[in-house]
Amino acid sequence: MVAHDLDSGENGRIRYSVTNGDRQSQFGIDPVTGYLAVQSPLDREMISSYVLEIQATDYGVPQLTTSVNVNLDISDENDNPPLFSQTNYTSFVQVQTLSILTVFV
Ligand SMILES: [Ca+2]
Ligand SMILES: [Ca+2]
Repeated sequence: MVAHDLDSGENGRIRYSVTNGDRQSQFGIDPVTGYLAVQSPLDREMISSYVLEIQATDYGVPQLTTSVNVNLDISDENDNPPLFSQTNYTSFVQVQTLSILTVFV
């Protein structure tokens, strides 16, 4: 994130912060550079998208602030194996012919 402030000195110095949308504190922003980074693993199956509100504040008196929203869509990672609904299945099969046998469980 980069914000520009036309003022000089402290009136133009900017501090960045995430002010909304990071409910589980998974993101961090460098207050000086505005570099936004992930601090803890993201799981698309838990939260698939974020709207982060980033605020830029100057050091003037009074301080002036501007906010911007950052929309993040989390892409899927193949981190879940296929699961059966039961760990064991029991079925009785009566074999009458040698034809192809299909078992429905
Ligand atoms: Ca300013
Ligand atoms: Ca996944």
